[in-house]
Amino acid sequence: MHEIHVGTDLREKNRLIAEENRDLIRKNGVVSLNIMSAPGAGKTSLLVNTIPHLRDRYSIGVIEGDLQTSRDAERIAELGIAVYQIQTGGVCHLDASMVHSALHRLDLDIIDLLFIENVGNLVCPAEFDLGEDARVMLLSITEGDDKPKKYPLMFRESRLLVLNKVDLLQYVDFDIDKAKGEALDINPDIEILELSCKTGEGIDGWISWIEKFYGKCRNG
Ligand SMILES: Nc1nc2c(ncn2[C@@H]2O[C@H](COP(=O)(O)OP(=O)(O)O)[C@@H](O)[C@H]2O)c(=O)[nH]1
Ligand SMILES: [Mg+2]
Repeated sequence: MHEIHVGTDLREKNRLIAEENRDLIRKNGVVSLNIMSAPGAGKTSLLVNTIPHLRDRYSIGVIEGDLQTSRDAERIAELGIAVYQIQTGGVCHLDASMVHSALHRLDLDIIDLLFIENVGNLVCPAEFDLGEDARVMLLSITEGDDKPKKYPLMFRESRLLVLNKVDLLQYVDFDIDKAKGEALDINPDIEILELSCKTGEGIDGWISWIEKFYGKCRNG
């Protein structure tokens, strides 16, 4: 009984702070994407590949969430992009208060597009609203085509599913149609893109998706 109350309180507290984040993000004209996946699906690789395509037209900021180390933030900082690292010290997801602190340390005035790389985990991050405009999840084809039904929450909560590492399709038994079908069973509105951070295949579609979403957010 006690545990249920604690969980409910935590969730309610998170919801309230997420609303504050949403206000702060909107007020500053920022469009934000929360990038989620299991560890190693390619979140940082995607950001490193995405930023050069957008940086001429958008001012970009990144919040990096990790259990330990600043390695991913260093990869982003090498591109000369404003990046704030959150080390959760073992917590398996970002929550709204962590992001709140990060938002106050970034120059939101000048940022157009904010990417939040969540902690690598296919379950917990989906439970925490950060106040972002949209959730994007990656599933790499090395993780198996059975994951949507096994981990439905993240698929349900995401606006876009990026199937990454399609360059490895010839080496792995991954049925793309099955994975897409299961994802759509769980979330009929989810959009799906296929992509390879290694070869660059599909990056154009992802860049167009971001541009379209950005336009939608900024123009209402
Ligand atoms: N073959 C292949 N490897 C990839 C691709 N994307 C990422 N990787 C590799 O997958 C590993 C994990 O990538 P990373 O971006 O660190 O994943 P993250 O933990 O989700 O941020 C790295 O060794 C990347 O080089 C891809 O499209 N194809
Ligand atoms: Mg990473």
